[in-house]
Amino acid sequence: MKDTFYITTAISYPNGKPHIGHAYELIATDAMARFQRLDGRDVFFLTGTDEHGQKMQQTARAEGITPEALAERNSNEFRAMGKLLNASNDDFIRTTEKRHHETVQEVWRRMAANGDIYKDSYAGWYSVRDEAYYQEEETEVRADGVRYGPQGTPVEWVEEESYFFRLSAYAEPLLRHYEENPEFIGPAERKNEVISFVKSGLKDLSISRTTFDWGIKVPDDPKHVMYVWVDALTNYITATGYVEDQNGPRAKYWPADIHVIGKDIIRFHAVYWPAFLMSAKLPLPKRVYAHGFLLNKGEKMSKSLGNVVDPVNLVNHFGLDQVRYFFLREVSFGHDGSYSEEAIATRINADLANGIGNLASRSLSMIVKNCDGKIPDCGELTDADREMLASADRLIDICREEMDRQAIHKAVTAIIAVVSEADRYFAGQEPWALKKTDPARMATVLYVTAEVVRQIAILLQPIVPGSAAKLLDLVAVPQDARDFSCLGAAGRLVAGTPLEAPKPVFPRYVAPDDDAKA
Ligand code: MET
Repeated sequence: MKDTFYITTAISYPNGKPHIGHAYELIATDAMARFQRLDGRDVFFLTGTDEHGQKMQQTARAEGITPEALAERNSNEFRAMGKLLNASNDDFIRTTEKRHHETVQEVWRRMAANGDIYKDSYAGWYSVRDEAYYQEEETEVRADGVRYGPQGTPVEWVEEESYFFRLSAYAEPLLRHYEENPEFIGPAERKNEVISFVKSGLKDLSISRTTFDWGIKVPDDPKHVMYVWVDALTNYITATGYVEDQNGPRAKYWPADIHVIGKDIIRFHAVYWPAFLMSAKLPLPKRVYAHGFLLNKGEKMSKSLGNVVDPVNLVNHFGLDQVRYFFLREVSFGHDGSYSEEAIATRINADLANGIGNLASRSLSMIVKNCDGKIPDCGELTDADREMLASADRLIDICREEMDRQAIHKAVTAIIAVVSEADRYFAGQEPWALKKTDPARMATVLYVTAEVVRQIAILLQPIVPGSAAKLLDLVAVPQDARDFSCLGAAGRLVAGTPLEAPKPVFPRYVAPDDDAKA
């Protein structure tokens, strides 16, 4: 039996179309899911949409449509974005689905059975945009006379009957959990932030609303709908069916190995969610990892700034794998990153076109021309050949280590460093000069270079799946020899395998005329 690996993205509010931040999270999570699949794990990768709550209801009203219609329309946009980005998610959950209502109500019942839910009334500040309650100290009135929460969104006064969750009882158990499971929250900055938040004291949490009705009903008190975060967080366990049947087909995936989220929602995932699960006596996820924000030329994206980039435009303009590569290589995962058209163009040309693309086309076209169109025989290896192969063979261990701590950019950097090393090797060995003087030696140099291309292509599959597949086609690697068990000596290229003339995989990016720019 394979080891399981369950990975999730946050589920997005479909109150609007997806923007580049959603695309980024999905791409990064997809890369991690693909990596583990290729590394032999039984992966379950979940994404979806978070469809209830006041924000959805208000947006729908403003558009003059029902929340159902709004959710349906935009959920489809999120699903389409997943297709566009070549996301390999195994399921797409919508919180309006029946399966989800049932699980959420059952989790509520279990928390209630544990004595953690009581009825009272809430009076305090609420941000509809964040769907979050804030303490007065966390808010401020700005020059415009409006009161804002800590994430810069307006807050409003809410006063109504509400059920509460005894969060205050979980401060100690949570702190103990963080202590005993140092990997529970990453990166370190977020962990420190969460620990100091919990240490500053936890108040009980309002977990139902009565002034609107777009949500999951509280069991036995249908006048109340659940606070959208109780509903939303539970999606992760709904999809596994674990609550209903611990022996069901997907129950083996719970607890999740990692929830990938944005840093603005760490409090919900690393404080509320584990507390709910402890209360309901369900196992806790192993890790919550928060990525940073993407800054457009250094500025935070916001609708009011008008710099929200549509991922569809970006992909149409640069190409899918180019965009995937850029975000995964350029942004240090877990931190904020900046992007601009110039930066994307530079990366594409330096690493993809001039890097791996050029290495593959130069070496493989020499093979096709000079070695009878077949992978040549590998003669006796020199020290230089051995070192080159050893660098490629070592990569999987480096990548595993980096991917284990979500350092996607470091795994990519290590792969590209071997591309550069192969460039120097190829240039230094001058196979074109050996053609006349020592064709057997030329064959060996070409073999070694093609073997490095094979391994690089296998390792790049999680990052640029479509292009890596084309590279693997160029070196004629069979479909069943593309996973990580075929890396290193286990899967060396076989002399005599016929090759096609290489087609370019990574074209150079040339900026269109300024006035024609996207
Ligand atoms: N919909 C939330 C957000 O976009 C995430 C929910 S994850 C359980 O912030």
